[in-house]
Amino acid sequence: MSTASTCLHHLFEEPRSLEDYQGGVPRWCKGCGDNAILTAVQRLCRDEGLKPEKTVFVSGIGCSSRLPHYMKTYGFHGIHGRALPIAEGIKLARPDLNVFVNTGDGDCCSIGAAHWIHAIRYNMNITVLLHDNHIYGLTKKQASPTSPLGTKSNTTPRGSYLGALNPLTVTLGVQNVSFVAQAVDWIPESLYQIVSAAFKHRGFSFVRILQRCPEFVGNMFEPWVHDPQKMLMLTHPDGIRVSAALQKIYRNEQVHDPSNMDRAREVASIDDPIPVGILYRNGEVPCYEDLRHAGALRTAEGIRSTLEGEFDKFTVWPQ
Ligand SMILES: Cc1ncc(C[n+]2csc(CCOP(=O)(O)OP(=O)(O)O)c2C)c(N)n1
Ligand code: SF4
Ligand SMILES: [Mg+2]
Repeated sequence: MSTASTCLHHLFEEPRSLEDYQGGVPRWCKGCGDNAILTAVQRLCRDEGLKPEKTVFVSGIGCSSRLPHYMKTYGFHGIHGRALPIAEGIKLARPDLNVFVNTGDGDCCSIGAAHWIHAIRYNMNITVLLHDNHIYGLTKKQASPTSPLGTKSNTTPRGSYLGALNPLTVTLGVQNVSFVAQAVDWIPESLYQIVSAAFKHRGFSFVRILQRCPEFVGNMFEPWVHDPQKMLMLTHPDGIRVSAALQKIYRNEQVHDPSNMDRAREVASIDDPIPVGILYRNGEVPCYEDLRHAGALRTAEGIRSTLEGEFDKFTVWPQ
């Protein structure tokens, strides 16, 4: 091996640091829960040694959707509600990439709801993080589908008239669902564990993260942030474990087996106390990219012959 290639090899093998994944300076408000989510994914990338050139963060539009700008990986800040189809296209064309999606409650559960339902059914190997602050943040405080009944906002000045849509029960109700979890931005240790488990699951991993927006709905999660007994920590050898240090604070613990769909649906319906952990996991559901043999279809020769075939359709051969 030449000196240059030895150096390159060494560089390649060098463990990466957090700084290797830190992109632009975050422009979120002080105290915004998106900061904790960013830290969790940067830690995950570092700990798993993900190659930046093999990793892509895809988003729609919203405060939360700014996350790809703050990663030093590939990123695609997409169109409102369309993060999932963009991510699916990337995964189908390049199944070798680590594909993450950051989407807001408006982005995913309102304008993007149709894509959300079908993405669950396609079960592609993508890690989806729903930043659920119960409000449209970027457009300055309109009610979202997950806003609790009575939420006062610019579009609902007398308080919202409908009860909140529950992204966990919706996801659990769709065919081929394979991974559903819930985390909160204010318990970083379990947030990290859950995001890490979601990344390691092969399939569509859906993590709803309750995220504080101090700018527009400062009181939304206050009772739960200040009273650890109002949190329900779900533990299981196939789920997450709560460390001894965390157990001293969060004493409300329940064993939940993530293979139990009926119980997962019951737990998903609880909103007080807030359940934190892995609700459901099934590693046996096939991924769409495997069914389509993606990758194998994308050889240079395959692309060339498909193109030739298309051109030939329009060729006028001399008589
Ligand atoms: C097609 C389209 N419709 C509406 C908008 C305006 N818009 C931008 S972000 C947003 C909602 C953002 O809320 P959410 O997805 O919850 O993200 P957050 O800002 O709370 O993180 C809306 C309605 C847009 N950019 N494009
Ligand atoms: S408006 Fe809310 S969601 Fe947006 S950056 Fe500020 S605190 Fe975060
Ligand atoms: Mg939102």
